[in-house]
Amino acid sequence: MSALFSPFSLKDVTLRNRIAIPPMCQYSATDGLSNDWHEAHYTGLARGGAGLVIVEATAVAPEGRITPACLGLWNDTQAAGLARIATAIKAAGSVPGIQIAHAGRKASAERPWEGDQHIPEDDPRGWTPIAPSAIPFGGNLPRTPRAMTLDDIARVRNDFAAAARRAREAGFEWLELHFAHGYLAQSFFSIHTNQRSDAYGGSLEGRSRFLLETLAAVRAEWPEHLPLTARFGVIEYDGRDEETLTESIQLTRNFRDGGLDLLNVSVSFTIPETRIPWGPAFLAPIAARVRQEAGLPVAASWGIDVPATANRVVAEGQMDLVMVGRAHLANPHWPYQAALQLGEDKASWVLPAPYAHWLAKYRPAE
Ligand code: FNR
Ligand code: 536
Repeated sequence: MSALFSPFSLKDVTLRNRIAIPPMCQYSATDGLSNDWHEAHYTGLARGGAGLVIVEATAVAPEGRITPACLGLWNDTQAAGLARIATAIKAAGSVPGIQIAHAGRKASAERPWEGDQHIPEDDPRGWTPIAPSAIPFGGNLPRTPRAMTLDDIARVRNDFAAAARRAREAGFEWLELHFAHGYLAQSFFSIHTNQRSDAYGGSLEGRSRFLLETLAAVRAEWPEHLPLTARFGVIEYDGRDEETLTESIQLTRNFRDGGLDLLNVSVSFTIPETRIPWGPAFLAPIAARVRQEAGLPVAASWGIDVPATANRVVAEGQMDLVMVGRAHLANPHWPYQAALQLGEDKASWVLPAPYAHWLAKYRPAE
C-alpha cells in the first residue's frame, strides 16, 4: 500500500487515507448561514474519497468575516445548517472538520470575484475591522482597523470557545483554528502588525499570548478525544525568514504543550510586500522542519496536486497529511484517480460501496 493511502489516526479519529481537503471559502452565505450550495459542494468533495474534509473559514463573530458572504458560527441557527454538512461528509466516508476564524484587519471585503477590496467606509454592508494595532494592510485592503481593547480580546477568545462548542454539537470531529494568513491571530503574532505595549504585544511571549489563550479556551470546550489543530503561517518570506521560523517553531512547541494535536503549516500573508517562492510543494521542506523541531504532526498544502508528489512527501516523512485544495475543485475524484495512478490494487475502497461492487465499478473501456 502506498504511504498516501495508509490510514492516519489522531486521538480517537482515523482517516481512511492521508489526503485532506483544506478549507476553501465559498463566499456564498447569507448572514453566516450555509445553504444548498454548501451542501452540494461539501457532499461532492467528501464523495471523492479524501480522508478529511475541512469546511471553509467560519467566522466566530460577525465582524470576523472576510466578506459579508462568509460562513459564521456565532449562533445556533448557523450550527444547525452546518450539522447537515457534517452529516453529509460523514455519510460519504470522510471525517468532517471545520476551520473557525476571525479575519481581523482583513475583514469587511468584497468577494474575490467582485474585486477583493475593502468595502467602502460609507457602504452599510461593511464594518470597521478590529486588530491588535490600528495599522492597515494596504493595497486592496486600505481600511484602518480599530485597535482591540482588553475587553475585545477577552470577547473574541470566548467567541472562539463558543464556536468550538457549537462545532462539536454540530457533529464535527476535527477542529482547525485559523491562526494564519494575516487574519486576527496571525496579526497578533507578527511584528509587522502588533505594536501593542501591553501583555499582548512586544516579546515573543506577548505576541503569542492571544493565540495560546485562545487555544486554552477552545481546549476547554473541545472534547479531549477529538483532534484539535491549527493553521498557522510559520514564514512570511519578507527577508527575516530564519528569525520568523525560529519564533514559529517555539510557538508550535507551546501549542503542543497547550494540547494542540497537529499543525497545518502555511504562509503568514501578513503584509503585501513579500517574495513567496511559489512552486510545486514549496512548503514541504518547511513543514518537515516544523514537524522535526517542534515534535508535532503536520499537514501542508500549496501546489501539491500530482499523486506521486503527494505520496512522496508522506513517504519521506515530511508531513503526516497532504492538503490538496484547488485540484479537488477541478476534480472531486482526485483521491480515486490518485489511487489508480499509484497502482493501489484495492482502489475500490476509496469509493463508496454503491459505486465499488462488480456491477457498478468503472473500468476504462480502452
Ligand atoms: C483558500 N485557502 C484558504 N485557507 C484557509 O485556511 N481557509 C480558507 O477558508 C481558505 N479559503 C480559500 C479559498 C479559495 C478559493 C482558495 C483557492 C484557497 C487556501 C487553501 O486552503 C489552500 O491552502 C490553497 O488553495 C493552496 O492549496 P492548493 O490549492 O495549491 O492545493
Ligand atoms: C489564500 N486564501 C486564504 C483564505 C481566503 C482566500 C485566499 C483564507 O485563509 N480564508 C491566500 C491568502 C493570501 C494570498 C494568496 C492566497
